[in-house]
Amino acid sequence: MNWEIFIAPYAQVVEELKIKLKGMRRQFEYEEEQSPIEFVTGRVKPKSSIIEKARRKAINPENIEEELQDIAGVRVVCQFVDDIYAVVNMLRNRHDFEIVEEKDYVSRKKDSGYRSFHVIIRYPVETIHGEKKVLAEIQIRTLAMNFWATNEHSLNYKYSGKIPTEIKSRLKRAGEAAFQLDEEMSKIKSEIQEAQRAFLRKEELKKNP
Ligand code: 0O2
Repeated sequence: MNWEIFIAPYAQVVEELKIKLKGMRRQFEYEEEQSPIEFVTGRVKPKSSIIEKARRKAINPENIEEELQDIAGVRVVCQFVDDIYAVVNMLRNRHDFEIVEEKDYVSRKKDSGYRSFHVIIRYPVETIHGEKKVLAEIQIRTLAMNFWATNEHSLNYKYSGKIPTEIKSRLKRAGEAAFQLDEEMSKIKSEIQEAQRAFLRKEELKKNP
């Protein structure tokens, strides 16, 4: 298999989704509404990770495209927990892809302490040989959940998936603390948003007095 040819549609999907989701954020800005999207990132899973995950999950190489759902991955990071559900609803209302699965690890965290909402989509991408529908994963999480997941991911990498028990339990406590932080911030969301709106108005006045 030629790797570049295999990966090209996935790279295309990541770029298209990033543009579309960043566009949603900009539309909120233009309409002077608070955006539930703080920032958007995306990546194509590196070759070594695809091979490792396919091996770990005993996926037949012929079925990789159907069974590895996160070769194309986009991440939407939000300020508040309810923004996650606002983003999920917006995704549900779109007509440019089909949702094939939703995984709510926000209300039900994983054993590791991981929280995030995953939406698996089937996205039609135009190739030089016509349309191809590929799977992609959109992860939606708060800034606090993202902080936790990024750190846990680094530790998993460092310890090749076998994080020592002591660090594991610290990570679980840190996960709970991150969740508490999200809950506390949610309680003062309207105050924070009011302050942010006032700040934006002031910035706008500086640009267009
Ligand atoms: P990477 O390096 O981020 O691409 P699994 O069997 O749990 O490995 P599955 O069945 O594909 O994965 O689905 P799941 O559980 O929804 O996880 C897919 C992705 O979510 C992972 O991809 C991670 O990005 C993220 N994720 C899931 N669980 C955890 C976790 O406990 N900690 C962190 N930091 N991220 C998690 P990859 O391929 O594992 O990793």
